[in-house]
Amino acid sequence: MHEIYTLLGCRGCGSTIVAAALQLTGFPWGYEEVDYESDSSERERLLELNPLGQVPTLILPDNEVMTESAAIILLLHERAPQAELVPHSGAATLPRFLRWLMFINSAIYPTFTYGDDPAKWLPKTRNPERLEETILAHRQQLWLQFAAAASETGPWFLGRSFSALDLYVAVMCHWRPGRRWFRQHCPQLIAIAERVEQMPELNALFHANFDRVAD
Ligand SMILES: N[C@@H](CCC(=O)N[C@@H](CS)C(=O)NCC(=O)O)C(=O)O
Repeated sequence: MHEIYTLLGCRGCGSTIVAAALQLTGFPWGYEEVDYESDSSERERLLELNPLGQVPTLILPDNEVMTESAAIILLLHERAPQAELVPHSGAATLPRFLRWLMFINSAIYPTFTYGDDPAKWLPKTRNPERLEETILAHRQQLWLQFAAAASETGPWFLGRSFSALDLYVAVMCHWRPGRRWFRQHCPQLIAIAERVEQMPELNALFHANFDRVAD
């Protein structure tokens, strides 16, 4: 309990997933807001720590730097299993957890990397926004696959047991294709998101990161 973690993040970004996980571990942690999009001094510091220029970036108590939210979640679980971020090693839900954790990180998350700012990847192209449109349609298909894998009875993605997958859902349901799309096509994910937002340990954090949150 004498460990200090420092999270570099930005409001409403994927760093909120790691912030929520840290909150559940009970470890003391600090936060630095970083504007990753501009040529700010914070961005220079971020690039020194994480050449991808991405958040979450986490400085561990021994000054080791970690990036990649899934890796961070797995590490925090190692150090604080009582937070129940990951099913325990003998749990029947562990394979499903690992599959869909990696699906979010390797299939869904990169659609934002390449779709958020298409002109960055298609310089001197006349209609770079076409990439954004096709990626958005692909992302919707990915979310439908993910939602179809959610427990039918709930209340969490894996069923009766909460896991870090629910934190990803709660944060990413605020992102495009947007709340209205999720509510129409993936109501089971919205139910999970609202349940996470209402957790007493997390409600203030979600209010600080998003404008509209379930109380
Ligand atoms: N694989 C990374 C993705 C992180 C990521 O893409 N974060 C976004 C903010 S939500 C970011 O920093 N984007 C800026 C960029 O990619 O240049 C993770 O899981 O932590």
